[in-house]
Amino acid sequence: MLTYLYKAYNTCPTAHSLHFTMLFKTKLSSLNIPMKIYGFYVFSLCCFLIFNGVRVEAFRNHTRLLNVSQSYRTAYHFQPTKNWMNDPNGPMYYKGVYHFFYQHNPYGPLWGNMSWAHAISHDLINWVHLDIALVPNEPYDINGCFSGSTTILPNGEPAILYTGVDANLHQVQNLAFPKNISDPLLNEWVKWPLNPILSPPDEIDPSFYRDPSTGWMGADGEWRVVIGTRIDHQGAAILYKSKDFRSWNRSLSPLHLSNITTFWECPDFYPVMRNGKSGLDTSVTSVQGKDIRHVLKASFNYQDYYILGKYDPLSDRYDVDADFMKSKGWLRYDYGRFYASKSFYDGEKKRRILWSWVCEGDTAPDAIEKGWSGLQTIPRSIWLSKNEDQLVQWPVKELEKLRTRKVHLENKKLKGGSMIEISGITASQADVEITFSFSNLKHAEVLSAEVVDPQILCTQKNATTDGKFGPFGLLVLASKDLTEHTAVFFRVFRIANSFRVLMCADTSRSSLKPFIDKPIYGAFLALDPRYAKISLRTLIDHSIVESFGGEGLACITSRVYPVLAVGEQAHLYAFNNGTQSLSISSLSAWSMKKAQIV
Ligand code: DQQ
Repeated sequence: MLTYLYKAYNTCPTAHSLHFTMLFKTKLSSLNIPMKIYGFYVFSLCCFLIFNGVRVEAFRNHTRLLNVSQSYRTAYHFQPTKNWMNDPNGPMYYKGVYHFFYQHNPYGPLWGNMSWAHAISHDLINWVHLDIALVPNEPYDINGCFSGSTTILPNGEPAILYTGVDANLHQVQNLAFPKNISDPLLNEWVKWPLNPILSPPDEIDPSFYRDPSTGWMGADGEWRVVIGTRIDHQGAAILYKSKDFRSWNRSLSPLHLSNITTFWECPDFYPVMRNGKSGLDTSVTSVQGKDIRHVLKASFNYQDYYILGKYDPLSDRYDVDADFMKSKGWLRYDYGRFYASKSFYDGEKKRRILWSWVCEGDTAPDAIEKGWSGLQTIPRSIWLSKNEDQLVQWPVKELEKLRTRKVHLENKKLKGGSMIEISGITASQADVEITFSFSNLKHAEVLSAEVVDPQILCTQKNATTDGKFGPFGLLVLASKDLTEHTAVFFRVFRIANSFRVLMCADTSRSSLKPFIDKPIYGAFLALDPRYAKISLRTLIDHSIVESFGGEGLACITSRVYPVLAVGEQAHLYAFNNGTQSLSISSLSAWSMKKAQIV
């Protein structure tokens, strides 16, 4: 019960409070407990609330004095000046300008009044906030302008396709176009007079019909989009086709549906090259007559999962390599806090870029105190790995313009049970790249092949549990005495004649603050440590820690709320808590300048 209570208090609505409401309702109703026991629960609940209310208030007064709450604002991650932000919507490159829209509550730091806020940039790092592009003010979106995408049409005109929640709380799909397409800033958007252009089909629950994707053109010259839904309790992306992007017909078969998943939000469907890091326009279906692969991403279970497959642009058949949750690694973009992501093709730099919402791990009262809630990841370039069995991500190159003061070291031995401080940079606002190497892995710990869930493994063997090769990695946002720290680390295991590299992010000691979500995340790194060095890049920005293991083979994003390891009081360490020695082959760390987000 306390877990449910705690979740209710948290500000990540998709992952937490909605989950709470559902669990709470089902647990209590399914218990069928006699009234006396029920009364006891209610009494305990009240005591719990009063007791913790007092404790939290005392803590809050303490942090207010220290002015800690504003220290969670980031320096180089995208956020609005105030209030709530969630999903990235319709990112695009248009007439030399990057456009970014996002789900926003213009009136407060909690979810509500869903609107499309709008910002522009020349480099994806420094941003200018523009007027809100879409507000809920028409019968077909009066209860919210929910997520959607942009598509650039053949005449060069961009179109927004978004979900409106109408006066009956039904989800419908709507269009909007720029008032003046020769304005590269696309300052004003006009809703299409014939909205809604799509309403939920009879067999689809009108509360589960949303988040249209970017359109792509098939071999017949017709546009396609997918919409997230649930059909017979299965998560699905239903497919629509159109000749003019304005009137749409549903295809007989969905693009894909999957029986172990539930309702899908924010589906994204796009091509990736078979070799190389270049991106492809969403409408490309082959490159010089050669096959390409297609990615389908869906947001469910509070995570963003993807699958890879072969798409036939004539029949719209999508043959997947392995279905959601069935492939060996349950392919996810990020194994930490990361939801409702959206990609776009940057034609200028020939790359595909991924954005994602990173929700808070603190509470609704904290959001009210801070006056804001929600971050976006640093935009990431995304491409298919050499083995063609997963995607690889890396922060966009432009981020490096913010790197300033640098420290560097090479070939530094880290004996078992040792730690070094990386000083000389701003540890609360930094970009760190570190590579480790070992002489041999003869004595690696043996892992029984049945243990497959990396998150469970990271929880059982956290940063303080010593092993042989590992845990080794970084302690970030650490107080001097390590009372507070977030550990991002690796362990190397032997399974029969091969090796497995585990990557973990352990936030369990990240903050002394009460009521904070402090999970331990884990992922396997698809590399063989006999032939490839283990590397880590970590972006540290006050309350967010974004980590890229194995040059982007696995990513883990965390939110943390230190009260001691704040600003100048934050430290950065490299550590090795394994018994075996290893070397830091190279380490470069930079203080990061503040991005201009105005
Ligand atoms: N957020 C939007 C929905 C979407 C959800 C509403 C995902 O359109 O399904 O703010 O976080």
